[in-house]
Amino acid sequence: MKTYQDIKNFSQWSNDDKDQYSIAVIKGLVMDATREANSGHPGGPLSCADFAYVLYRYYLKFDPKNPEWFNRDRFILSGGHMSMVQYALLLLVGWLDLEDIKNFRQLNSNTPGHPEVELPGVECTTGPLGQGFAMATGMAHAEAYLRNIFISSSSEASELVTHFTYVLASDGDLQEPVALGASSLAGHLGLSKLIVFYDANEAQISGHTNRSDSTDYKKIFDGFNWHVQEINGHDHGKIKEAIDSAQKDDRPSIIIGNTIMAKGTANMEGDHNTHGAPLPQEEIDKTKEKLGLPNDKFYYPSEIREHFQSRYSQLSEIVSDWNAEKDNLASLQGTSLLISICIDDKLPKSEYPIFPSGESLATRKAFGATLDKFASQIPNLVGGSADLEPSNYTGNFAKTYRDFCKKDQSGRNTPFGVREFPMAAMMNGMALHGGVIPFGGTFLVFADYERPALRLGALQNTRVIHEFTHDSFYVGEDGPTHQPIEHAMSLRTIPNLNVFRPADAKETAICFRIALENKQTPSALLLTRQGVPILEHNYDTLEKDVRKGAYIVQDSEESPELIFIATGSEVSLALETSKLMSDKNIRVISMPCMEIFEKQDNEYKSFILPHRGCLKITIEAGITHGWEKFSGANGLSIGIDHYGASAPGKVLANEFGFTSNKIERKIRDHLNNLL
Ligand SMILES: Cc1ncc(C[n+]2csc(CCOP(=O)(O)OP(=O)(O)O)c2C)c(N)n1
Ligand SMILES: [Mg+2]
Repeated sequence: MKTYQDIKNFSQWSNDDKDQYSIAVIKGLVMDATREANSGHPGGPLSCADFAYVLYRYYLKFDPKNPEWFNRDRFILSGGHMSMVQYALLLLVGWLDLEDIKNFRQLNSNTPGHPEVELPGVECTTGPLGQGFAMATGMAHAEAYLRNIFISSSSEASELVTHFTYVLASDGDLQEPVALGASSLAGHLGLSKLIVFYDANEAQISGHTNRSDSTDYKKIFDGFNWHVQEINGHDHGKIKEAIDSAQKDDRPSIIIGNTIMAKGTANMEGDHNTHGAPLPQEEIDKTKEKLGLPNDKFYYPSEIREHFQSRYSQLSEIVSDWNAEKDNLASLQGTSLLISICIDDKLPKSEYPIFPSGESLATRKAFGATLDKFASQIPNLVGGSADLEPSNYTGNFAKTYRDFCKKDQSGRNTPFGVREFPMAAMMNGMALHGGVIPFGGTFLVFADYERPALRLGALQNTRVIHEFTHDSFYVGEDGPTHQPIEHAMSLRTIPNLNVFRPADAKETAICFRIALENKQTPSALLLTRQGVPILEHNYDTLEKDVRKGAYIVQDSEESPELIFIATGSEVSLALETSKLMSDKNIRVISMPCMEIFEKQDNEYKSFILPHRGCLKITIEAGITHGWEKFSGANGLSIGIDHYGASAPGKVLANEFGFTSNKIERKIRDHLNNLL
């Protein structure tokens, strides 16, 4: 075994010795950084270091000068707690420096507790187990779609987009159902360039994995139509053979790597206690001795970096060939537009569908019509529904643009199946991959199934569009299980998620366009099942209004005594109620997006919602909690603070007080009580 004392002769070492010693240095950094931070997870990084190193050193395709290079391989550390192994590798890559490693887990460092997408070389934020795996599936999906549309877009068959998506997953990742749901879909869709290494070290926080898991993952993934291999995860030769054969197979691949927790430590190999706490200093000292490292903190000899970077000239050549190919294709008709839209991220202009005022149309139908219109102008708008195609009105899109499937990966519609959480996590991955703008539909009541991914999408500033139809008790006969109550407001509690609840068809189309333009914020569109009147607006003025998040739909001649603030289907109800109360000066406000309204300047906010001299009444078919901030001390929030019931929507509207007469009554009673 080579040690630091032999490093003078590094150039004469065998390649294998160089690799082994590089891994020893990485392990030293993992132990030192977690010790210095007095927190972190050394055990996992030590167990997966062999695979991670071999992948980065021999396989991962990237541009050393540009972490954002479009055709790079994606690497996702799904077990984000193992961040130190990735940071050590990014040090070798040259995108982090030793100071970053020393500042592990400190405020504003480039080495936060878990990998965060803003960092160069980090493709997505991971830590919530399972989601990294599912996001990677989305990235592989985006890659496959783009690869295929570029191939079919020009006679000079070109693979302008063609790369692998590698995942490093831990036991906890595989135990999370979101990873299994995404895997089931990945196998079905034949995402052949997805390669997962499963660090099966049989250790997790609370002990041996056999306390909670006896799954045969070989059988499971075989059943999911994956290519499955099982190897000794510390054997470099076997790791290389496995990656080589995974790359060739036309199914997604999982390499089950049997590994040892805290591999290489002096006395703690296999010990689950190494999972989430720094190793004792004495153990670190002994381990360094065992690995041939000097007893220095943060030992990082330049020989290691040079050995790692010795293939950089080859990588640079790959990148310059790709740039030449891109320039060539950019000059061709057919591909030039695609390059500008998908690779350079230019959003094409979109036209609105025509919706005749006065008619009644469910906003879910308006979404479908808008999707059809926009999709014809925006070729990278892709997505689908979690098996609610007819209800979500994405069926026409599916018919026109075909299903993305194993045999035709240029289809733009993904039949996600009843897999809401994997769908939402995959959409995040697709958006983070870039080149596509994903949308996904389901019922609003099932937004809860997606919630962890909604949060992670918002945290990562992804542009994804969630279509949530059947947005209130008006769903009717399906009953309380299908009737959202707390959902709209609970989505509004997620920072950096725009929650749109458009009042009519035209507002729906405009909200959709705003969602497309918001590159840093995910959007949720909450849409009615039932018909709502199309209001008398023209798109030009309405668009300006909706872009402010809330606006005056109807105003009183004199300064208002009462201001109704409504969203979605309750805007037309508010208008109807105002007609019954012609003895009062009433202003009606539609608030399609509370988050956008909150961002307006005070002048606009206090113009439409004056602080004094009027009473505010909010109306939304959902919980009243949260509306107090608009209704204020003497105001009134009309909503529904209990579960719904199974009956026709109109019956429920009457039962729950959502008729103009009942709302008028409530308001008048409230006014009387104030006297
Ligand atoms: C969704 C989710 N639940 C719980 C946790 C807390 N947690 C972090 S790592 C971990 C499991 C550790 O086991 P494993 O994935 O095998 O990692 P290893 O110990 O091998 O490093 C848990 C429960 C989490 N990060 N995400
Ligand atoms: Mg484990």
